[in-house]
Amino acid sequence: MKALIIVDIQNDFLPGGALAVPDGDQIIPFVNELMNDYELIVATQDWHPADHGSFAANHEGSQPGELIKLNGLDQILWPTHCVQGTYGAAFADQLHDHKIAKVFRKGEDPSIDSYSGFYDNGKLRATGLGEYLKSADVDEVTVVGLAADYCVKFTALDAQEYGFDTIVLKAGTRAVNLDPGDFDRAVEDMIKAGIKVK
Ligand code: VGL
Ligand code: ZN
Repeated sequence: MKALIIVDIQNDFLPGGALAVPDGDQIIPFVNELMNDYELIVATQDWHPADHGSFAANHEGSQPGELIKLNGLDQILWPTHCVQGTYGAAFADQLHDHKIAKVFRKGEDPSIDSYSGFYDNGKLRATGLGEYLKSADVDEVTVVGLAADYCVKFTALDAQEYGFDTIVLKAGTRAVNLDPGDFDRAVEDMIKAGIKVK
């Protein structure tokens, strides 16, 4: 059984959003079409409380892009984004989200960020995605969504580590590229881990 994992296709990650991924909107027609090929589709949703520790606004004198330690873990400070219940946290209007069987929310604990759809960044807590896919007899996953250099990459790495044959489709993702070349480095990291990047 194969499954499609759609990562964080939310308004705040689209052009005009709080943490806009350049050309992030351009993947949506591709992802909508891709959904026709999968019997099982799941999605992740970045879902932060307003006081989340990854937001620069919650650290006096800090700016987005700065690197801090958050409870002992490296943390990039982000603009306030995907706050629970806001328009920015909702799935993109054009996304055919009625085809999604189950949504796994992440980033709800203010004290730790969560790039992967499987675990928080400290791997302290699982979201249930791994167990869900295993119980559905999934052995292969395709990962698409935003952003290639953060949540897609870490979701794909954890999927592969969980034992799923993992595929990432370049046409279905875009990178933040805080540093130019972050997309290429993310692709390299995924290939090294045994993920098929096509
Ligand atoms: C993401 C940064 C912060 C992502 C989420 O979805 O890639 N990136 N929160
Ligand atoms: Zn986030």
